[in-house]
Amino acid sequence: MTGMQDLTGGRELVMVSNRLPVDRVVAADGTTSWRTSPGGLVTAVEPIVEQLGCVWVGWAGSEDEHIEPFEIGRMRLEPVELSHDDVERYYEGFSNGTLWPLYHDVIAPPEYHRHWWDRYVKVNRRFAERVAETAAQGAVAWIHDYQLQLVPAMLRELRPDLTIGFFLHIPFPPRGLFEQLPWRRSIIQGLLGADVIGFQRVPDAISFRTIAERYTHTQALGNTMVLPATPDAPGRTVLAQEFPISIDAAAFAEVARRPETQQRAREIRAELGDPKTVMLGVDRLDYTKGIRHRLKAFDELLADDEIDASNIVLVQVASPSREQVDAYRQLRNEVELTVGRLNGERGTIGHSPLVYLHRGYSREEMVALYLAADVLLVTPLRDGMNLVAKEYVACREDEQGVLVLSEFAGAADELKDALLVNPHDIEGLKAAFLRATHMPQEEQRRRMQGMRRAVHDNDVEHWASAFLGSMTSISETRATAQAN
Ligand code: ADQ
Repeated sequence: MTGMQDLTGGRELVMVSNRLPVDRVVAADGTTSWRTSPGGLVTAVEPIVEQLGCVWVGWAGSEDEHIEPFEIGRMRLEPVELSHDDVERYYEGFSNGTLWPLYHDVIAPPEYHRHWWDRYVKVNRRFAERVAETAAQGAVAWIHDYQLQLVPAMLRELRPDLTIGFFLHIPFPPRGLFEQLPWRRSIIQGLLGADVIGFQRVPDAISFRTIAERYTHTQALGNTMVLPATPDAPGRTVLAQEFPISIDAAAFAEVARRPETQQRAREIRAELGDPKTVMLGVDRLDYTKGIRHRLKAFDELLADDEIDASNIVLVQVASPSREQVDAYRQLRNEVELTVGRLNGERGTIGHSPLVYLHRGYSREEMVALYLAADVLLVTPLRDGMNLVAKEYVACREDEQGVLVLSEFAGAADELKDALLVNPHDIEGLKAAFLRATHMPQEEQRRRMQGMRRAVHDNDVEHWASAFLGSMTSISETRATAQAN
């Protein structure tokens, strides 16, 4: 990346997220060390971190444990401690039992509990205080996601010298839903503490600006919110717009090009019995991902003999997720019941049309799966972006393969050459699955070329530079204004 110094204007970068981007590794002799978790946010900022270094504030993932700050490469990790009670109320409770369903179209009913909210406020303050203690003068603080929406305003009060950015990885709900939240004004005021607020899609940003105008004394001028001066603070502006996240497309392509990955893809097809068509779904086991609808459509196609059960396999990879939260336990039970029933009714002694894998895989194995799949089914009922769709496209240098993609995933804005579907429409899903299994190679190529251009034009480096670039230009404009 060129012009890296310019990205933060030489200022220190402080990343803030609920989880630190590291996992603990325990060696055979019992000693522990840390390594960065593969994928995710850390890869997005890796090139920046390698050049500039950064501080990362977040939870290390274990309850009631004090961990001293430590370093990995050019990163200084600053662990924030969470008690068992904090995890239950702030994380599983308010973050995943209230905000997650509310922000995903209330697919599951959000629960509103005052003791969850009180803990959310308290933990957000703990994060803000830790950043305030650790950040260098004039640093750039980049806060991530729905667990930390109050941190921007709390941090601004403690450290007005910082430039503050906030990025929401999940959708921002429409006004009619957001207004259910008993603490709606506090959330908006919390977010408005930032200089830049980033969303995945244009409608998310529009909804935020409309709600902010309604509940605070701000006015939207295009993408900019104008905040009037108060007795305690001068007037200022906040940029609130879309910054669609992406993946490290070149890194995925590199793994896909390795002969051993391609060999593994062939092995996977052979292990599946070399069927004519391999379909694939890859999701966290989450009710937003539309897994039940997808399996229903697949089951009906088999039941009606529209596809030949002996010549197709759907591989559904569902990584374990939030297993302490009730709605997730229930979903797992339902999906596993469906898998058993479907294979029981449609399979034969030698062949199961549905292969269900409830575990995590390495990057290499994921890429081999992408290469082995003729069709990728990404059919969430609502999804901020969905990186799986982009990963599939980045891996398919052979320009083959069909992506069936939900209109309700952020990725649909960029991947317009996918077969776009409404995941609630079971007949529509079935038609798209059939069309995908029969698509001529030439059409696959044309569509894949268009999608590959989109993913390469906006990769994760582009995303991170665009976000940091706008934070930096705001802080420079402000510094110039103060100097004059
Ligand atoms: P998620 O809801 O987790 O992310 P997604 O964007 O699809 O959804 O990212 C999942 C990531 O996990 C992908 O990189 C995928 O390869 C990986 N993964 C999934 N299953 C796996 C498995 N079994 N083994 C190994 N890896 C697996 C949230 C939002 C999204 C948004 C992202 C980023 O919900 O909408 O795109 O953040 O902003």
